[in-house]
Amino acid sequence: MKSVRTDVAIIGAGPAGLLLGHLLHQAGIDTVVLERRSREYVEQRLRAGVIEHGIANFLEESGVAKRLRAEGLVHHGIEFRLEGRSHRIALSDLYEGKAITVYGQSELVKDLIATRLAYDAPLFFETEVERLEGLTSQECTVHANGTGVPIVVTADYVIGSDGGHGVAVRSVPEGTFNRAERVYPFSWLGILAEAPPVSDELIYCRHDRGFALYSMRSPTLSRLYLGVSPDESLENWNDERIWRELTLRLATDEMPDLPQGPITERSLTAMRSVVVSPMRYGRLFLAGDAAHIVPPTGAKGMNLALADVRVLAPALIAKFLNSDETRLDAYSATCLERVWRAEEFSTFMTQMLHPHPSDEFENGVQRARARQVVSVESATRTLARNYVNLSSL
Ligand code: FAS
Ligand code: PHB
Repeated sequence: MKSVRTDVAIIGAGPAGLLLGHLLHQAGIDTVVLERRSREYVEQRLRAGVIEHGIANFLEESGVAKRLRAEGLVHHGIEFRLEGRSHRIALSDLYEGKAITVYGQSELVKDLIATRLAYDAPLFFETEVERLEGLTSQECTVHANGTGVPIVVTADYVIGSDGGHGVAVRSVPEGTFNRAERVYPFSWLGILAEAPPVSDELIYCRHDRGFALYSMRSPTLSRLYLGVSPDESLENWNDERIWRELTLRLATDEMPDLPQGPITERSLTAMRSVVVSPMRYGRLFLAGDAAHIVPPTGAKGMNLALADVRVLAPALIAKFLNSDETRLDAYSATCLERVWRAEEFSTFMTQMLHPHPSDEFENGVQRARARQVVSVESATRTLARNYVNLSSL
């Protein structure tokens, strides 16, 4: 068995856990990061793609945005494609010249892992946290299994940044956390294709056949999504059917075809919203998807996770350096106000852009909402502000 003593034990090497570990290390606070998957797995896992203006600045201030600034694609607008017509949302013109950056979450995770390994801070891959003890005492204990070797970490604080199916939320007495949840009647089928993006900006499409999203990762890599039934399986979708459906939904007179290419990644993601509150139990703090899930239509998931860290890191630093706990005590309420704003925006975007499979009244309302967004300047401006910078408002 391996025993480790540290100041803060962090569960999960996702964006939240890794960035928090970095900021605490910079302040001289010891951390251990425990990740159940391999380094290869977490660095290849395809997820988010859009980084908000304020979050990109936060990553730069944290000293981990060198590659993001060099390789990230800065976008000043997005396109809504509604009923076959294109409407450009001029994000930067509508919102103080601010923009989004398209930079894959997997790239950011690679940058954060490389940063941590460069200063040799403890990062245990293939090490699954199984049990937490002492969360309301002076010393917490984290029991983990590192490929057959038990690891026991004792720490002053434990961070549950272990995602939407993690162990932290399950490690507290029944009834500790409230869980508000909504499940949507669709999933996203996502692909990564070796095909040049057809557009310089993201295209969000509401079509009678369903939702489609055209995104990208580089001038030669396209990232595309289809809204599908929640009980779909990937076996029903060969490359030909995927490209045919994407073309049927995204094609316009000006763009009758999509450039196609080999599909190198594909996945199905259920669409749901979850909020766990409070985001704390004793010396356990939740951050990122462990505390909240948003449907990806608003591109908020990773931004929200990093915004939690922007509050939690200085709160822990104040505690360790000045014995000041006021910011730790305010952490949950501070984050939950932003989380609910993001849930509202993500739900708004999801319902507006995904035709409901059976509720024609809902579809009429959503079509009217979409028309309002692209035709009433104040509605367009509000969408631009939330899309570009919600997590920093
Ligand atoms: P993460 O889930 O990234 O990281 C948690 C880590 O904890 C994981 O590496 C996991 O292996 C580890 N872990 C879990 N249990 C553990 C245990 N017991 N012991 C040790 N480690 C443990 N957001 C967008 O904005 N746009 C998108 O298109 C988008 N697509 C997504 C697709 C999928 C399939 C998923 C699941 C999420 C998607 N998201 C998207 C949201 C996503 O980007 C999250 O918001 C982001 O990963 C949150 O980061 P973390 O909170 O760090 O959690
Ligand atoms: C992505 O590029 O993966 C992406 C972009 C915008 C979204 C969701 C995903 O809303």
